[in-house]
Parts: sequence; C-alpha cells; structure tokens
Amino acid sequence: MSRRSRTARFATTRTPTRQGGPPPRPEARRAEPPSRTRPVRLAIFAGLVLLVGGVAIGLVVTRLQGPGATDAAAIQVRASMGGFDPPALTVKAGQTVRVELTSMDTSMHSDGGGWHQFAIDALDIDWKVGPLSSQVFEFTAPGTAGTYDWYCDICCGGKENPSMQGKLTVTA
Ligand SMILES: [Cu+2]
Repeated sequence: MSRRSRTARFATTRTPTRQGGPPPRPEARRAEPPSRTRPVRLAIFAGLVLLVGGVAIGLVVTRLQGPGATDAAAIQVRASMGGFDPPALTVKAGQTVRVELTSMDTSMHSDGGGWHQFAIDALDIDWKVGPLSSQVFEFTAPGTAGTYDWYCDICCGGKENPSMQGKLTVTA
C-alpha cells in the first residue's frame, strides 16, 4: 500500500467522528500535554542530576577518605579496584626500596573485601594490605637491570586483570 492511500483512508475514517462530536479544540488539546509533562521531566532531570552528582561526590569522598601517606620516605603505591597508582615504578639496581602500599578500597567491596596485593614472583615479593589501610614494605632491588611485572591476585578476577598489574623497572 502506498503512503498516499494510507493517508487518504485515515482522513476518511476520522472525518465522521470529528463532525459528530463536540467542536474540536486541537490547539488546547495539543498545548496541554507539554505543560503537564514539563514538571515531570524537570523532576526526572533534577533527580538524575542529584543521583549523578551524589555518586560523583561519593567517589571523591571515598578517595579522600583513603588513608594518607604515613611514611614520607617511602614510595607511595595506592591500589584500588581501578588499578595501581602509579602503575609503574623505576628503581636503581641494588637499591633498598621502601614502599608504602595502600588500599583505597573499603571492606564493602564484595570482590576481595578491599584487600589488595603487590606480588612479584621473581623477587619473592608478596605483600598484602587490608581495606583502607597502608603498610610499609622494603626490598632490595636486584643487582642487574631488568623489568618485573607485579600483580594483585585478590580482586577483580585476579592477576590476569590488566588493571591489577604493574611494572617495576630496575635500572643499572
Ligand atoms: Cu587488587
């Protein structure tokens, strides 16, 4: 069926109703719905703004509430579900490296309970830190240059998750 014929049929079926009923007021009818839905739309919009804003503020507050550095001499490494910060470290060969590992996550996380790990198998490093806490660890960097991958195998699907990995570079 062509577009034109469908329009024609629509027009003929509508005509009798219009003539038989009360005088049509298309303007009034058309103007009503927007004025009625506008407050609803505004309310929905305001609700979304509040929701998004609330979530954003919550995230910022959670970040700020994370434990701060307690050891100024240590390299600060923060772990959260989002990954390691920083995701890479560079140290000198043979250097005694002091790292303060902090978990920025709360115990409310169902995946790992806010615990994170910093493990480098080749260097026998296996550090773990609990929710919203930090701990200072030390190790001696290898005597030769090289790179080592570290991982956390506690949360987020384990050490295969790219966000739960980092790279330690040892320079000569
Ligand atoms: Cu982790």
